[in-house]
Amino acid sequence: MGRRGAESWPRGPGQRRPLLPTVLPLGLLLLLLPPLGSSIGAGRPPHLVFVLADDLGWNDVGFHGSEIRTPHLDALAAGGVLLDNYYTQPLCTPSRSQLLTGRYQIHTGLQHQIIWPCQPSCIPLDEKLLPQLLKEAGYATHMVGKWHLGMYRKECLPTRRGFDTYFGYLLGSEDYYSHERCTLINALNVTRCALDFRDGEEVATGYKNMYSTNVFTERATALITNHPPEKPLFLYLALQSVHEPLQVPEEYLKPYDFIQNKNRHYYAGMVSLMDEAVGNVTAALKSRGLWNNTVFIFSTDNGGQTLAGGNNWPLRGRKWSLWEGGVRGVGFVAGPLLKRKGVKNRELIHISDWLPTLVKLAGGSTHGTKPLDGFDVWKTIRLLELGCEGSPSPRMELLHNIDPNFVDVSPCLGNSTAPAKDDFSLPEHSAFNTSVHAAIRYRNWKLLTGYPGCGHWFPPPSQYNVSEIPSSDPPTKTTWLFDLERDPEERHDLSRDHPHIVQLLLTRLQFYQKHSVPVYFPAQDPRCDPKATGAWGPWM
Ligand SMILES: *[C@@H]1O[C@H](CO)[C@@H](O)[C@H](O)[C@H]1NC(C)=O
Ligand SMILES: *[C@@H]1O[C@H](CO)[C@@H](O)[C@H](O)[C@H]1NC(C)=O
Ligand SMILES: *[C@@H]1O[C@H](CO)[C@@H](O)[C@H](O)[C@H]1NC(C)=O
Ligand SMILES: *[C@@H]1O[C@H](CO)[C@@H](O)[C@H](O)[C@H]1NC(C)=O
Ligand SMILES: *[C@@H]1O[C@H](CO)[C@@H](O)[C@H](O)[C@H]1NC(C)=O
Ligand SMILES: CC(=O)N[C@H]1CO[C@H](CO)[C@@H](O)[C@@H]1O
Repeated sequence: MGRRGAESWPRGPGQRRPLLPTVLPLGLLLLLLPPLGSSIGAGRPPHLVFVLADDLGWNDVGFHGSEIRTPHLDALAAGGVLLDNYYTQPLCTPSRSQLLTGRYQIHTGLQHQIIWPCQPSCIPLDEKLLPQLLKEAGYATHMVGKWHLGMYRKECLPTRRGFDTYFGYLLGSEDYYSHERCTLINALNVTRCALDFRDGEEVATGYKNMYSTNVFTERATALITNHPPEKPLFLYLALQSVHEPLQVPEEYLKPYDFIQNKNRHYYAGMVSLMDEAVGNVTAALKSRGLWNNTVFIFSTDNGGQTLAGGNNWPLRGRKWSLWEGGVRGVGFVAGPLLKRKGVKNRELIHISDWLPTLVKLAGGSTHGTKPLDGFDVWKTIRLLELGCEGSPSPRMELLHNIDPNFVDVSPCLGNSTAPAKDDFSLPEHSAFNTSVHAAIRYRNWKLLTGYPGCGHWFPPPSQYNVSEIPSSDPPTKTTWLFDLERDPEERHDLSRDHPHIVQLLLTRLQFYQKHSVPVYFPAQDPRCDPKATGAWGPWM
């Protein structure tokens, strides 16, 4: 990729538009802007390829010093912008919902847990999603992999939410080979296993005994190979890797025979296979000639699950928790459009920021969305990458979540999940009920309240012989304040030293709570039963 291309690109429509005075009439605006999707030349909107890993932990990639080897990811990250202060949500559905809506869960009703298979729920149908916005900007939009954003009605399916094509599974936690998902349907008192694999809206049989990541990679590379290069491409590849069940072809285990812990051993093999998948996708982009105009983003959806091989060391906690191990995510941006190599971006960036950022890059518009919680952070990433002082992130605050009904489905062993009362003496009119599960970030400060989820530290099993370091917090404790700049491992609670900051952040939580929509977490609908069709899918 030559210098010329890299320099011509930032002057594209996505970059120029905000510089125009907003008072210009629309007609004039359109005249000034180069046409979208125009074949060759400066301002061609970049192809956007977003790879989302499932449950990949902080300490599970080579470039974070893991014992797991990820040469393809390492090379991409080294040639791009490493997002070092990047946050996701602690769970699948929440992160995916924020990625595609650009909005916090308190604004979509999805603040509690995930969408379980038999719940009649999906991303609210009046939310306009990222693929719809990119489609309007002239992109071809393809999704491969895990949806997990609800499917009880056909209107909820990816193909009805902005994707031209879809190939993947609608739920979560399936078998990598049979593509079946088993779950207890309480109302019927039966455990049902059924296929969850679709090509478009049709059930996809014929993939039995084929490892899902290979199948998805093949589909992704086929889409790339058949893509007309003059049309901008949005490919959202949401891999099943490396979520449990712990399954991987034998040959991927061999390099990790030194890992005694069986879960970690399998998990390491799964990460390696995923790394190879990413290598195949970028190779396809290169051989199709798309790579030199591609912005490639890699992200996890949440922290690693230590009960299933994942690891977030030295961060505290794990998936399902609001501790850093649950929410601080592996992520980077790569591609030849970025000039400087190996830049570590330390600005605060959140998964909800991708929607406005990518739509801007595409030269599109976010008109028609509801009020966004995400920020356009492209300038932050780009300027840093150009070696300037760095335009600070427009994001100074980050609401991690407020969930008044929080229950940890995988609490630490031997620990109470329901703290009785606060040990922290707050003024009479505390701005926020500190028994409620919530966390908020303001610059370097992070406040957690209620029971944040398992707060132990989990050293990587292969390198330490202690499996966990329990927290010394009393079970009744419900308020923590950390200075993450100095204490990224959340070891030193400063809530007693800085009561005014605690109050300030409680006031912000109170503000967000006041503007929350009610939690939508409907009871299971027994009509979800896939017995008749043999496959999970819309039932209404
Ligand atoms: C990108 O690659 C293609 C094919 O290799 C080439 O034709 C095109 O000129 C390149 N574009 C830029 C901006 O370098
Ligand atoms: C549910 O099924 C199990 C075994 O199939 C049985 O032992 C149990 O009593 C049933 N429970 C109810 C509420 O019907
Ligand atoms: C990557 O491509 C090679 C060559 O086609 C193939 O053998 C391998 O299975 C692919 N890997 C994945 C994870 O899809
Ligand atoms: C505070 O929140 C807890 C947990 O949700 C709840 O049990 C309690 O009733 C709340 N207290 C007040 C005063 O609202
Ligand atoms: C770790 O293992 C070594 C050797 O097996 C043993 O001497 C040591 O006591 C162990 N440490 C802990 C904390 O279990
Ligand atoms: C917060 C809390 O209750 N921590 C306890 C969790 O359990 C371990 C071991 O069971 C205790 O050592 C911690 O004090």
